[in-house]
Amino acid sequence: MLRALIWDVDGTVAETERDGHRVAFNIAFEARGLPWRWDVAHYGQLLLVTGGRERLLHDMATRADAPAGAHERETLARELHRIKNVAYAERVAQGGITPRPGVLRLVDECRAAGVVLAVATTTSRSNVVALFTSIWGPTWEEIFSAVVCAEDAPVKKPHPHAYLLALQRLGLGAHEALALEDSPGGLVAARAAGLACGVTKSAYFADAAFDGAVWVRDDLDAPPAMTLKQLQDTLAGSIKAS
Ligand code: XBP
Ligand code: MG
Repeated sequence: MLRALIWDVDGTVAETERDGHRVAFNIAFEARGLPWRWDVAHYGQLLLVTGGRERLLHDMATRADAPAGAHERETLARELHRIKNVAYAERVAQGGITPRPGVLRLVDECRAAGVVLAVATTTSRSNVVALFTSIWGPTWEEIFSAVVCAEDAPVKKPHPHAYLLALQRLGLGAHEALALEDSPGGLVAARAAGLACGVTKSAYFADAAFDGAVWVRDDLDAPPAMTLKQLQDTLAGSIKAS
């Protein structure tokens, strides 16, 4: 029986990366007087590194003008990441990022049916607060029973930490929940936690392989729209098959 739907955030709830996080990283570089800029294609490659701070450290390792010492790099990455998250929250508050098709509908369907909603993301809590406040308003926390962010689960996807913690906080077994993801790393994380996982492909992972997903589609509203009934059937089918 489907008791909970566990949402990834970036790429799944909204297309946050190209026009949200990426732009905010560039604002942070500029604010610190750095000549670095991440264009759309380069950012797509960097997205294989989960976590914004980790992404910055990975990119610095390829730059001759990055600080030489590990401690200095870590300090700079933390500072850039902090500025980036503030810039991201400002952009989101301006209304620049909207939910992906079908997200609002499916959340409403779950709430009406008593299916619990949760979040398992590698993004920082401040980013989730900014995005969910802009989508569902200041009382969004009443909608989501468990919200696991980077601060709660520092071992990032594709490690299952965030999903395992979400299940623990919900008090549910993996067979009672379904994960929704957009990226191969997110899918691996959900599967490693024992969860069945559906994928709505996001812009940066449109051509990726999603072996092991219970379904893969362009978005939740792409015809025929993904309904709660179908999610329930998906979970029942995946349990029968396992
Ligand atoms: C996506 C990520 C994050 C975001 C940026 O997480 O990997 O790093 O790109 O957010 P998910 P931070 O798909 O699991 O939501 O800078 O806060 O890491
Ligand atoms: Mg994602």
